[in-house]
Amino acid sequence: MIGDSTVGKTSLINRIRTGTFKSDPFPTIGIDFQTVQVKVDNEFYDLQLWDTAGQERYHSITRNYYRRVDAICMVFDITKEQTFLNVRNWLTSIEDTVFEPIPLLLIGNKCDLRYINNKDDKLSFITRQSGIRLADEIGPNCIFIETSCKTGFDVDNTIIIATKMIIAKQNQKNNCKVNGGINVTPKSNYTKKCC
Ligand SMILES: Nc1nc2c(ncn2[C@@H]2O[C@H](COP(=O)(O)OP(=O)(O)OP(=O)(O)O)[C@@H](O)[C@H]2O)c(=O)[nH]1
Ligand SMILES: [Mg+2]
Repeated sequence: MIGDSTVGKTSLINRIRTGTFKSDPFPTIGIDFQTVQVKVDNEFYDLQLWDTAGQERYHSITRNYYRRVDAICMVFDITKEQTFLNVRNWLTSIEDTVFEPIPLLLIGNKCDLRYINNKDDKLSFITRQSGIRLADEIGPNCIFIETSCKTGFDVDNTIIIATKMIIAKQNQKNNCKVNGGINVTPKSNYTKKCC
């Protein structure tokens, strides 16, 4: 999970793991990971979800992990345009580090806020169309999805899509063994599991 500070990366991981929402998680320091089990097409997969700090001072640490992961979720906050514009910077730092196409999820988080009372029109939102357009521009390896950690909207779907993208990529490579980052291991193939 990468993206600017406060876009909701930690909240996404919490929601995926526990199905709950904390209104005030601490800002992430450096990098952390959690494991989660995902069921896709009647198979169980263990994923490592790496949570990164959005704050600038941690970016060099975060970058070290790009090459070790099997997919990257680029998260922005649909209520903060700058976080959407900064997706291009995140993408550049991925492209500077990873030299082959990697499954990418572009996640527009906090979509619950689109439906709150907005009479004073102070909030402007990144539209779904803008998200879809950016994902299309990035390429066929990128899928856009909107989520809300607060309501849980499409959060489970995010992790299922990510898992399917990783499986598809790994099938392409015809290689079951993966190293680091988000590791996907079918339960039925447990003996092949590596760190
Ligand atoms: N309304 C709403 N608030 C959210 C949502 N997701 C996260 N938040 C809130 O946004 C704030 C920041 O969330 P975090 O998950 O800490 O953000 P982060 O991207 O991990 O931030 P860093 O660790 O600093 O990089 C918190 O107050 C969350 O409760 C959401 O879907 N809807
Ligand atoms: Mg965080």
